[in-house]
Amino acid sequence: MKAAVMMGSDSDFPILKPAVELLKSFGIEPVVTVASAHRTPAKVREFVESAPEQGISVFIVAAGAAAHLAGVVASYTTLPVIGVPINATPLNGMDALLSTVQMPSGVPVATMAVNGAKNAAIMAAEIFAVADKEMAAKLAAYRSEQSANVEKKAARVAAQL
Ligand code: RP5
Repeated sequence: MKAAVMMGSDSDFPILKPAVELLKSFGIEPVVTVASAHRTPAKVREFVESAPEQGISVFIVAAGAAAHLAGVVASYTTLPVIGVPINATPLNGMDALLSTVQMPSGVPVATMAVNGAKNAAIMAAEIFAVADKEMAAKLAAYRSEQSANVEKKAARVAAQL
């Protein structure tokens, strides 16, 4: 099971790193690359077109500013593309959010929150889980752990009352 993790610049990587770790914890192999829709368009096309032969089934694509990377990736593949708008300019990610989410009808990008890279990893796991019971069980365990953590937070607050 492999997921591509593409980003427009190495400056995006600090936001993507927790998602890469989360993919690994689900047993999904991340295939990580930096490629830019504007600065290296040929590399983007080459990478996306070679993805099926690399065993990649889903793309997580992050970019900031005029963030066209996820949309361009989606234009070259019918595999699912999960977009992560990055907060990289004085517009605080609003530029990247709109550039990523406002795709024309017919070429979807499943867009996460600004800097929402961890949700992109979870969404990728959910896509794999449709046909993989083990992955579904891992996601259920992740949810339970998350719920247990909320109860710990509730107890911490209660202890301060
Ligand atoms: C985008 O421009 C990248 O995805 C990054 O978020 C932003 C800034 O890139 P650098 O100037 O840091 O390379 O293309």
